[in-house]
Parts: sequence; C-alpha cells; structure tokens
Amino acid sequence: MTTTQRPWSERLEIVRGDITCQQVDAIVNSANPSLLGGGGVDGAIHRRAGPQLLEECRKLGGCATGEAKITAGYNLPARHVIHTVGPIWKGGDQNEDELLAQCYRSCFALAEKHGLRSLAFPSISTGAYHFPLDLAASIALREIIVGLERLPYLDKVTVVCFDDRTWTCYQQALAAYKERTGT
Ligand code: AR6
Repeated sequence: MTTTQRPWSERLEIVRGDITCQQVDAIVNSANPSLLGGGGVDGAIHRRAGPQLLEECRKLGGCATGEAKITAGYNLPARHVIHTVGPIWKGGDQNEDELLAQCYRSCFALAEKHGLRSLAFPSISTGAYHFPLDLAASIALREIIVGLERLPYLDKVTVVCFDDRTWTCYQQALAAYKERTGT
C-alpha cells in the first residue's frame, strides 16, 4: 500500500451536504444500539442503501455506545457503512465527552482494519441525541485529526454537515484548533 505524506489539514474537508451522496470507502452512520434503523441520518442511510442493509444489520447483534460495526453499502455510492452509536446528552456528567470521542476512535480502528482510504462522518449525536454542537464539533475534530495523523494512507476524511449551523460550528472549531496548536 502506498502511503500519503500530506499533512492532515490537506486531507480534512468540512462540507455542507447529504452523507448518502458521498462516494467514499465508508460513510459513518450515527445509529442507535439496535442498529435496526431510525430517523435522521440513520433513516436516510437505510432508505438509500435499501433493505439489504437492514438484513445485514440484523445479524450484528446491536452495538454498544462508543463502539462501531461495519457493513456493506449496498445501493449507496459508498462501499461500506460504519455504524457507530453516539451518547445521548444527559447534561454532561455521564461520560458523554469520552463516549463521543470513542465513537470516532472506533470508526478509525475499523478503517485501519479494512484498509479504507476515504471516510465521511456526520455530526454524531448532535441531532436527536442533543449533544451540544460546539462541544461535539471540537471533540470530533480533535479525534479526526488524531486519526488522520495516525493513518497516513487515509487520503480523505470529510465531515458532512447537513445544515448551515452545523457547518459554521465545525468551521469555527477547526479555526480554534488551528489557532490553539499553531497549525
Ligand atoms: N447527511 C448528513 N447529515 C445528516 C443527514 C444526512 N442525510 N441527515 C441528518 N443529518 P441525528 P444523532 C445530521 O438525529 O443525534 C437516529 O434516529 C443532523 O442534521 O441523525 O446522533 C438514530 O437511530 C445532525 O446534524 O443523529 C438514533 O436513534 C446529525 O446528522 C439517533 O437518531 C445527527 O443527527 C441518533 O441521534
């Protein structure tokens, strides 16, 4: 496998859009512990992938918060779906920060195991699970940057923001990270 030496900043992209349209090795699904579908991004992914995705998910036996499981992408343009389960925000004293960070780490561990070169993430936990967007964005970017630095052959990680508020928040978190670290 050839390795990429480009810095993380050239391999990270924050876009507005619909994750189900991303042509990448894997898109990440923000699922619930049953892995049997739901609303939001989870519903959109299952609708576009088709019923075979649910069939495969039924065999996975669910997924704990902070962990991740991989399936095929079926009718999606993405080859795989990595299903992770983010924490439900309960006020901040239930280890939510660490569990959200673990989601990203679990996704990168699967990307490494399967030799994936491009990933797309939604903003995990900031919809139905009500994680504060500013905090989620800074945790997400920190973990994505760690993942990009750890896996030099990862060509591209895209954060796909479904709405303007999410996009703006991730851009601000990225600017703050760069200022803090002088990168
Ligand atoms: N592409 C990209 N982002 C999207 C899309 C899309 N097609 N659709 C929604 N989003 P949410 P959560 C954004 O609620 O908070 C499900 O029912 C959305 O605007 O999808 O992690 C699961 O089954 C928001 O910014 O996921 C779980 O029960 C972000 O994705 C629960 O919701 C996450 O919102 C998980 O809650």
